[in-house]
Amino acid sequence: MKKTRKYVLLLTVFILLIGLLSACQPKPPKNWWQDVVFYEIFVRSFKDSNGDGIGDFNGIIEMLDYLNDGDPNTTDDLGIGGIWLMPINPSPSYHGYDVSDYKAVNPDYGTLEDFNNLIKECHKRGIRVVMDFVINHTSSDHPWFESSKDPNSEYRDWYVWLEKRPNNTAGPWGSNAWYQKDGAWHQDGKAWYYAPFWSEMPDLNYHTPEVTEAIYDATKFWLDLGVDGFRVDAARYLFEEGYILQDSPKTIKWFQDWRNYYLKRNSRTYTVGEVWADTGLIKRYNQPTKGMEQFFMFDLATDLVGSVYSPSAWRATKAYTKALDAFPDGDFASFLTNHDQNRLASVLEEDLTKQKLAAFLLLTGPGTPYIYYGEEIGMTGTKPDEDIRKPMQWSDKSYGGFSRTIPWRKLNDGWTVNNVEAQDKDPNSLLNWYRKLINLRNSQSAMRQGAYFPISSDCRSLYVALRVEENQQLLTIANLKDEAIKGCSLSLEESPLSGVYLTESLMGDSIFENISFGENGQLNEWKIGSEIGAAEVFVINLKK
Ligand SMILES: [Ca+2]
Ligand SMILES: [Ca+2]
Repeated sequence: MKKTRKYVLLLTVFILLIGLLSACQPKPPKNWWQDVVFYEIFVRSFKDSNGDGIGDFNGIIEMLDYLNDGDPNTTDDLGIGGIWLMPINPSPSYHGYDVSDYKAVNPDYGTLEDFNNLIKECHKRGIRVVMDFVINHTSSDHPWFESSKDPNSEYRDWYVWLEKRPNNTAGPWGSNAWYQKDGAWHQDGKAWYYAPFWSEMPDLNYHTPEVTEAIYDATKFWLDLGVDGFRVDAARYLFEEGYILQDSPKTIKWFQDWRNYYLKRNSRTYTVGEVWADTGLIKRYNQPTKGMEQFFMFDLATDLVGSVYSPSAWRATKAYTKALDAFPDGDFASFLTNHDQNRLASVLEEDLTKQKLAAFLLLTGPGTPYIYYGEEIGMTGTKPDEDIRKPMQWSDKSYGGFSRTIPWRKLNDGWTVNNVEAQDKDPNSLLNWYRKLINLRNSQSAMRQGAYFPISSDCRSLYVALRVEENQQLLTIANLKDEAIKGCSLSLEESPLSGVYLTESLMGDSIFENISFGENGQLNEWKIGSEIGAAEVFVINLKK
């Protein structure tokens, strides 16, 4: 009996210990995609490995160490944890947003084996690979469309055909969406097909179940190959339901079903949707259940860039608050510009300081940040699209170090001066600023996952936000104006902090003194006594 009692006592102590230990354990990590910074790559323009003037998979492999060398202790790489590859499927266009085969790679970019190698080399360095998935429409060259021109084809209903010209030919944004095609005959003449994006991008007809089956099949193909997820192009337009041409209930439901499918194949799959709309509307894609893992926050991007263009801290904090209202767990994709928009450097009139401030707002904020290739070196470019997707400027060597022959598109003027190699040597360059911020983000967990508390100030240009998690409290501060400011009052309605905190600067010298919060979390009278210089930024660790 005694022995048993001893045994029970020991067991109890053991269980108590386990309980204590597990209580001390940090919370399980969030989804991997909430811990990384993504980098968007236009393969055609990143790096040409075989001298045909076109960027390719092997070219990306050559440059992977620039993005992430796989060693967390080095800081001379960008610290990128995921890449989004713009379309890699075969396509007749230079950009690839009109796919002609969903289960193959564009021969301009290499072979499927090359792509496989790219995935392996990325994974070796801790970089995940997400590919563009262009599923609303295909290329008019796609064999499915070729076949569907025949009214008797089994593929006829894979596209939206009308025997007669529709009464209303307008697409979702008003321009013409209906075309006739040679050879697409019906008994009275040519039939009409629906193609709101372009005559050569006919919309798939998702009312035909075989279309969904084919897209599921492609999903499986890439996941089995080791791809970590998909960026879904033009996600709003899958189903047309009568006069509803975007965000239709069936479209939203389609993504929720698709998510069930891909999570069953791989529970760590990540998808990010291009629902180019206001934040409130994007939220509908998660009702009643999640539609994709993340969505790009277009409103946020406009506001972050805008708040730097004409300095307004309130605009930036308001934008983050709005995104967090819609996605309270911070599970959204943030960015400044992408391949469809004028490049950041051009929008900000090539002002280096403003570009640094924009990067600061993006990389110290909640969400999963995306950087568009070249943004980190201030590559310029305004539309047409080809000019915002130009070859990467690596060095002052032949064709910017991009290729040993004439590239598919002329490089930006000034590439001999502005390139990765030159910025690498300049400690104050935009590139080194990005490296510093991303590496800081990678090492400070509250910067990635901390709750977000904006602090308001009577100084319009002073951006202040707390990033708080259980074991770390960070204060992010930026003066968005090119003038020094002084004597600003700060106020915070509520925060989880209370008491006096010591400050420790994570970005160099700091002028901030100890900060105290009242019992109910409001900021005790805190004035910035000394001056904050023009466009200065701080990340401050608060310690009890
Ligand atoms: Ca090439
Ligand atoms: Ca559609």
